[in-house]
Amino acid sequence: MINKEIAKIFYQIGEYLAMKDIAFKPQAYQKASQIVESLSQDLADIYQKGKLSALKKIPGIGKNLALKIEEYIKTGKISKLEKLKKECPVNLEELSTIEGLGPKTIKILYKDLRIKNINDLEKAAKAHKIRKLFGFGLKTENNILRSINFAKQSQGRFLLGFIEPLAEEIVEQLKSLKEVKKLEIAGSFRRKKETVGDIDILVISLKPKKVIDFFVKMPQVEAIYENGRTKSSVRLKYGFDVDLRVVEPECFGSALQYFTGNKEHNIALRTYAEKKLFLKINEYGIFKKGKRIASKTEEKVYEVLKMDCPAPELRTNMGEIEAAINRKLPKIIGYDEVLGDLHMHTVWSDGNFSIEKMAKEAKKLGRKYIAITDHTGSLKIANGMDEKTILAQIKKIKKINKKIKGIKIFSGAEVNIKQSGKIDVSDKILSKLDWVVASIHSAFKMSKAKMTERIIMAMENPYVRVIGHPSGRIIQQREGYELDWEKIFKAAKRTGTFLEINAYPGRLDLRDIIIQKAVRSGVKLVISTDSHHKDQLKFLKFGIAQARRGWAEKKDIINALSLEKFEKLVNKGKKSYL
Ligand code: DGT
Ligand code: CA
Ligand code: CA
Ligand code: ZN
Repeated sequence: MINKEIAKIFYQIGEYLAMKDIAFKPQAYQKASQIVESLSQDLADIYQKGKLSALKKIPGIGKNLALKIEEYIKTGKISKLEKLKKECPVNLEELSTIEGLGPKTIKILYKDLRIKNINDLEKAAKAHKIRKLFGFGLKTENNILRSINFAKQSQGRFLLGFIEPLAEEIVEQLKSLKEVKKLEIAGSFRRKKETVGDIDILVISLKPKKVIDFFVKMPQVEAIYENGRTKSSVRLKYGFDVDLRVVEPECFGSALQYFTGNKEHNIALRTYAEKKLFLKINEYGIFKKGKRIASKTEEKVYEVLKMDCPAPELRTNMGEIEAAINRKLPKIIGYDEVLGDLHMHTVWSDGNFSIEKMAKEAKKLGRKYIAITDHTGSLKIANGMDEKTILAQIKKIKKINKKIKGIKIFSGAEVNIKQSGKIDVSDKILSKLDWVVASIHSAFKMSKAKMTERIIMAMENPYVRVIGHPSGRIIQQREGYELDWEKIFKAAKRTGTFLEINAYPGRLDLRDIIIQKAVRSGVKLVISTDSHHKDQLKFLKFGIAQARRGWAEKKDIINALSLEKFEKLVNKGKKSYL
């Protein structure tokens, strides 16, 4: 699907034009960007079937835009953007990643302070020059510094959900080689961290050179940094790096343990081994007075350290070492234990597939039940349902449930929590739904106290079962609003409201430390995909990984309940659960 790339280019053209103070055109491009983005048909297909005239028939796409789409299909770029980039004195793309900066402000920053990139911006902010600019002030300056920090942290990292299929592709190729006896991906990828810096692959082979020669010649390799006898490191054309290490069968466990990390876990483990057990650990084994006593499997390595083997997701030095020594590791939720998916969208709002298609796909993936939770009224950009449409959808779902076997569909909605904390749908209508997810989609900039109050008020609603993507963060884009989590947890328990772990790779909201705290406070959680496309339903595993990283057990996850038990919980209302 090339639509996304074209949408992005149109959006950028709009940004560059806005910087040039052209009044009307920027909006036209940004509108075009939205149109292209929400198109369900691939532009390449449309073009192939009907050429330029088919493109012009798309509502909102005129001749000029159609020509640009054609140019992209033929050449892979749009020269207007290249030209605008060349003419522009500042790195607009880079600066726009800073929250709160748009073309207009970037222009002022350039005119008054000659700021061309993030580096210049950071210097100016630190020298307190920004607060003196007209219309900026101290608060903006501090926000800019916070955003710069955030951008630096996310630089050079990739979403796990983006990297996973590409890593699998590399793994498949390597596994096809007969010299490869065993292969495992280690590092942050194995720990299922939400973003990954690079991929670390570990291979057992007695012919390391053969493996490495094959590896560096793979078609995906763009550059070779290191090409040694047992170690290699490359850049792939996808933009990320892969480290490969080939080890003998004897050391595989130790190497896997070491390269799985994380670094803090390894350091704490090494200190414990030295101080308490007088053992030395490195990537080749565990040594007692110079003699190797374990190395072949990871289980063996942790066993001689007199502790249980923590799942990779737990290895972050958040207390797992102590728990493992005391044989008190949590029995974290398994990847096959979540039976339902309770947040997804269909063509009834901004999703791309019908209720039936989503249900069929979910069934194929082994789900026993789902809730359809389309957007409601006040979210106009997402084509929210009005109350009449909600009632019609409930009827429709009843009909589909009679037809479809092997999966139960619950009628739900994702309602909006208004600035006041009120819900944008009346209680009368909410009472007719099986499952209500309430989320914040507007007015993000509120104080911590106000935002906490707003969410608590939503939890007080007798029909709101779960708060969707509770912190509002978008990985690498938006930090999310601050909340008083202790207060939120208390209210969640008091009102019988659940918190969502949103499994969408760019959200993964709640984050691991908050999950850990929630679970310890006795708050119950729901893991859902928030799918807008049937192919996104499989992302549930990322939400489960997130739950595992937050020490959640089966008993903490509501949609790990059997259909029978879940149905009871739906029918009895929210307080019944307490
Ligand atoms: P990433 O790639 O930034 O997402 O995170 P990781 O954890 O994959 O880090 P990476 O690729 O630099 O290194 C892979 C593993 O190797 C890491 O998880 C633990 C281990 N490691 C790397 N550097 C050190 C170190 O200085 N000390 C110890 N003990 N372990 C290290
Ligand atoms: Ca790594
Ligand atoms: Ca690495
Ligand atoms: Zn949603």
